[in-house]
Amino acid sequence: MKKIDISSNINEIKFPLCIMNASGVLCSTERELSNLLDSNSGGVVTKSCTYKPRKGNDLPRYFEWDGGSINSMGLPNFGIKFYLDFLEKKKINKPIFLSISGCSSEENYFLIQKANESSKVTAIELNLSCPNLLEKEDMLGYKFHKFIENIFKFNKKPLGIKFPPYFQDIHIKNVAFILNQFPIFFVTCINSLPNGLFVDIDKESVVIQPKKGFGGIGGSIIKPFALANIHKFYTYLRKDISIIGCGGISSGRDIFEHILCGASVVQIGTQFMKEGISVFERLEKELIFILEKKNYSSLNNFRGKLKNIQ
Ligand code: RRO
Repeated sequence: MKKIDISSNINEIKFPLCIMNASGVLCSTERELSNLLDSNSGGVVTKSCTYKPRKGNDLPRYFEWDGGSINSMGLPNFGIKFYLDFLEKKKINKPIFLSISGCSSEENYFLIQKANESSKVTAIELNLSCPNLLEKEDMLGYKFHKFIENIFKFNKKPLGIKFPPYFQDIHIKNVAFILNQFPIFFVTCINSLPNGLFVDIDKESVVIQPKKGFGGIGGSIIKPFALANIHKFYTYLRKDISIIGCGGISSGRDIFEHILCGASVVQIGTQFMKEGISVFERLEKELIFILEKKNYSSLNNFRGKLKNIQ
């Protein structure tokens, strides 16, 4: 039987397999990060960090049901120093993405500068799409134009941006038009769908405490939006800008769909939270099984090759 290769790469960054965690899920503490480093995920991304540690929002702030999850964590993290110090102590054998999510442009410049000083950080995933900040802390993913120009005046690390979902073709076209002017490595799409609401009919109540129950939606229910954003970015971005697909993956089949729409690497959020660290091994097996059945030997056989109906 043919050897099936599900490794991938983002420019010169090599992933032993194309499956990794999504930022935010089980990647905040030393124990969680060590677990990920020891797992067979293809790469590791850390919880989005800020300059100072943050406690995040009040509990309960995460809830899941069959079709998805809602969260309003509020960016709880131990501060950038914690993550850089942790990485410094560790032996690294796969790509490490430091996710940063400053609450202002200035904070993000500072965090990017710090990440540039660490040899353990393979790449920066700049999170411009946290859905759960206070009203006054605006989401940069919807107005990031000038900001990105300044970043590339000093940044030397591979850098990608995590975006919120966009719902109109023209918005993705405009974002891609800007990104295409910069030496950006990748985009990660999508973050959770902002401002969702889940209702508990028995209690006639919302299910999370912060922001009167409103929060970011993840899981299977958002997959069609993830696929749409991935495929549109794939269409409009320069071909050397890779796409990391995130949103609604719980099976090998879902990964196949993300890659068919143009993703090079995929991230697992809600399903990782539900299933734990063994999810990576299961998904790897399921993806290989699909490729075997289709007689494909690598992701290059089908990446971005979604067909239209003639
Ligand atoms: O911490 C959060 O509330 C959070 C973040 Br930073 C994010 O990027 N996406 C999300 O769903 N929650």
